[in-house]
Amino acid sequence: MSSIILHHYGASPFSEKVRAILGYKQLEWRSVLIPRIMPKPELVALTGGYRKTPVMQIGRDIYADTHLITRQIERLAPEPSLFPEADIASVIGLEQLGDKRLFLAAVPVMFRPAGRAVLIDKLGKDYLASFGADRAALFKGGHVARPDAAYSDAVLPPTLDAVDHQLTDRDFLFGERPCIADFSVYHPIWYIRSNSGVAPLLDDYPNLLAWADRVRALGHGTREDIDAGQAHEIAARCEQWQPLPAAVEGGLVPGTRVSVAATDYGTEPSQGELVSIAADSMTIQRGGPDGQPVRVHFPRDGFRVEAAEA
Ligand SMILES: N[C@@H](CCC(=O)N[C@@H](CS)C(=O)NCC(=O)O)C(=O)O
Repeated sequence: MSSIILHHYGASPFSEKVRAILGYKQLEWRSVLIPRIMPKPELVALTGGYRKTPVMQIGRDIYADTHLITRQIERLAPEPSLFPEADIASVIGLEQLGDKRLFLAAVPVMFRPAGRAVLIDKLGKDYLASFGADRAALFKGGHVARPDAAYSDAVLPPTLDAVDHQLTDRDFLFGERPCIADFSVYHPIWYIRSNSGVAPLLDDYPNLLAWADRVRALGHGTREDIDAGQAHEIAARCEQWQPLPAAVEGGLVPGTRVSVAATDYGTEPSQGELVSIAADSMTIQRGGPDGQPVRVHFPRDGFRVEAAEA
């Protein structure tokens, strides 16, 4: 059993990205299901404020955002690698295309009439209204506006077309093996396919559909379900920290009380004492569940750190 605990929910695309990577690396992991909408008191007890999905826990170390979660999984289980060095800049470019543009373009598709009908069927009208209000709040305060139908119409067809073309003569986006780009482009496609009302809009892209089947066939690894209370206990009982990447000059002195928040959407800040700033990540320490210390790690890209008001 790896020490990975994923806090996630079934319908979350970014969670599916991580679950598929756990499948590709054939890892054993523990699963804690969290609510789709606020409040999420048991998750926030670990993160200190960050609310987005998923969050990864290893003992008393908590990792926010799949940019960092996937890189931490790569450190724990380097083979097979998600980051092929020969194409790394292009790979990261496609990772961002999937996680940012394609994901945001997929969201309004769910609310097209045929998609909405399926959602009402699955979730009920009242829950869907609460979901809509929660997501409207999610997009307040950050620099990314809630995507609308016009954004989807502009971004989706040319992007799907380009990906479909790239997959004409290969199994995965960069050749014979999947890499981080595949998983980042996959999860918005998985999201659209998960709604039978709108899934047919992918029918024009046969290479993309065959590739999505190949990614799905990687599975999710071996999952054991636990509850949030058990995850909190694991954090409270753990006596060691995960190794930290080398610190760099980040402008703020370790020990400073800081506030860290995403800059795009879901900007609820987490506060704590700065432990270190590295090239790719930053870490704070705070009192977690039961008052025991936890460290929360964030990517630097897409997050702001500043001294907290006294
Ligand atoms: N940049 C984040 C994006 C995560 C994200 O947008 N997740 C969605 C769910 S797939 C979310 O947090 N929605 C609001 C929520 O779950 O509370 C990451 O890579 O983890």
